[in-house]
Amino acid sequence: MKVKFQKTKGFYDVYERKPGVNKDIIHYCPGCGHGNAHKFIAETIADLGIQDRTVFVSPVGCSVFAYYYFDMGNVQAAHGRAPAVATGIKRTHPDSVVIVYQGDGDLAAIGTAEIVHAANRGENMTVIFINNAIYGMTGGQMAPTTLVGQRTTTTPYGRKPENEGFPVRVAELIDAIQAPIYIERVSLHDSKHVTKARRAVRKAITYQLEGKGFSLVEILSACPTGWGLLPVEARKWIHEAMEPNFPLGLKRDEGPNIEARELQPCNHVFEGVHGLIDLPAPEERGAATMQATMEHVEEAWRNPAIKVAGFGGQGVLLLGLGLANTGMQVGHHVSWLPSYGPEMRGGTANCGVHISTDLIGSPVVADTDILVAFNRPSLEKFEAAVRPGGVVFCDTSLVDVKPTRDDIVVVGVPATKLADELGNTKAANMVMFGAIIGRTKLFTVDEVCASLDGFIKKKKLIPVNEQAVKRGAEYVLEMS
Ligand SMILES: Cc1ncc(C[n+]2csc(CCOP(=O)(O)OP(=O)(O)O)c2C)c(N)n1
Ligand code: SF4
Repeated sequence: MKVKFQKTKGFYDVYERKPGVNKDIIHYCPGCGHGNAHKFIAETIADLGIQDRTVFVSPVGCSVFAYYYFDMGNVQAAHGRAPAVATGIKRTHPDSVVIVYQGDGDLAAIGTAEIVHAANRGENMTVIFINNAIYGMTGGQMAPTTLVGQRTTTTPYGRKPENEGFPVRVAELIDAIQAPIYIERVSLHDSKHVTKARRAVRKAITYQLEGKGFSLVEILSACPTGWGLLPVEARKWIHEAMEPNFPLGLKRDEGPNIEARELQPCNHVFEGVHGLIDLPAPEERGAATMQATMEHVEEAWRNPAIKVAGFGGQGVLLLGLGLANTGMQVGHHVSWLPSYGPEMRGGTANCGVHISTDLIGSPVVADTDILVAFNRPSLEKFEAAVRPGGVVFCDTSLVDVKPTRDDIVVVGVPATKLADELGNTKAANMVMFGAIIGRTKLFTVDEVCASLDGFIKKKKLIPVNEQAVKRGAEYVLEMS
C-alpha cells in the first residue's frame, strides 16, 4: 500500500510571504514548536469543516506571520491584546470560531490583564498558549515563564528569584478563576506527548463550537534558537527542565457537564463618535537643531550613544549587547535597544546602545556618536543621524561606498576579512568590537575579554571571540 502524505487544507497551498522565496517553507527555525502547534489547529479546523467561520487571532512574537499560513480568517492583534481582540470578534459574530494564539511574552507579560479578564468573563474562545520560557522573536530575553537559573539575554547570569521573581505558571493561574471550562498543560517533548497535545487542541476547539466557554491549552514548546540548543537537545530540555517546573496534565475539564451558553450579539450604535475624536492639530515642533561644540564631542566620548546596524545573522545585536555588557561590568549605566524584522535570520537589524556615567533617560539612540555599519543600506540609512564630530566604523569588506559627510570621522575596518583570516567569519562583530575600543579607548581589551562570558552563549566560542577582539584593536593601532 502506498501512503500518501498531504498538507491539511487548514493551511494555504503556497505561502506567499516573500516574493521569489520557496513558497513551501515557513519562517520558523528548525525544531521550533510553533510548527507543531500550527498543525494541530489547522488540522482540527479543516477536519471539523469550519474554515469559513474561523478567525485566527495572531499575537506579536515569532508567530506574528501566522496569517501567511492559515487558510481562514486572520486578524493580527497588538502585543498581548489577542484575547481582547478575540472578545470583540466573538461578541459581534457569535457564530465565529475564534482561536487566540499567544506566546509567553505576549500572554503572560504585556497581556496579563487581557487573558485574566477574558478568562474571568468566560469568553467562548480557545486560547493556545505557547510556553517556550523565553522571548523568541526579540532575541531571547527573559519571559515571565523563564526558569530559575535560566540564562537569557536579560538574565545573563541566570534568572534569580530575588531579582526577577519566579516563573509564572499560567495554567494554574487561570485555574484560580471560576469561569473557564477547560484548562490543560501539554508538552511537545516526544511523539507520545505530541499526540496528547493534538488531542487537547482539538478538544478546546470542539468545546467552543459547542458554545461551552473559555478553554486554554498551554503547550511546552521548544525554542532551540533562544535556548542555544540543537533541536534534539531542546526537546530533551522540555522534559528535563521545563516539565518539573510546569507540571503536565489536566487542570480542569467541565466540558461534559455544562450546557452551551447563549451570547447576544453586540449591536450598539455609536452615533457621534467621530465628533468625539476630533483631535487638536499637532503643535509645531521647535527648531532645536543641535550645534556641535568641542565640549559636546568630549562628552560624547565619555557617554556615547552608539548605533550598530547590518543584516540579521551578522552579529549586530550581539555586538551591541557586548558593548552594553562590558559597560555594565565596568560600572556604567547602560541600555541596549534592539530593532529588527520578524525573521530570526536574513532581515535587517540594528540596535542602539548607551554607555553612560549618568542615569540614562531613554534607551532610544537618535543623535549618534558612534555608528557601526556592517552593510551599505545601514550606512546610507543612519549616516545622517551621526553628530558632527562623531565616528563611523564601516566594515570595508562589505561596504563599498564611503560616507558622504565631511564633518565626521570615518574608520574603515575590513572586519569580515580579518575574521575570515582567524577562521571564523562570524567573529567579524568581535573584530569590530576590538576596533571600536582600540580607536575610542571606551574599554580596554582586557575589560572586553573579561566580559565575554556574560554575553556569548556558546562557551567554546569564547577563545575565538577573544582573538577577534584583540585583532580588531591591533588593526586600528597598525593603521593609525
Ligand atoms: C507594545 C510592544 N512591546 C514590545 C514589543 C516587542 N516584542 C515583540 S515580540 C516580543 C516577545 C515575544 O515573545 P513571546 O510572546 O514569548 O513569543 P515567541 O517569539 O517566543 O514566540 C516583544 C517583547 C512589541 N512588538 N510591542
Ligand atoms: S526564535 Fe524560537 S520561537 Fe522563534 S522561530 Fe526560532 S525557535 Fe521558534
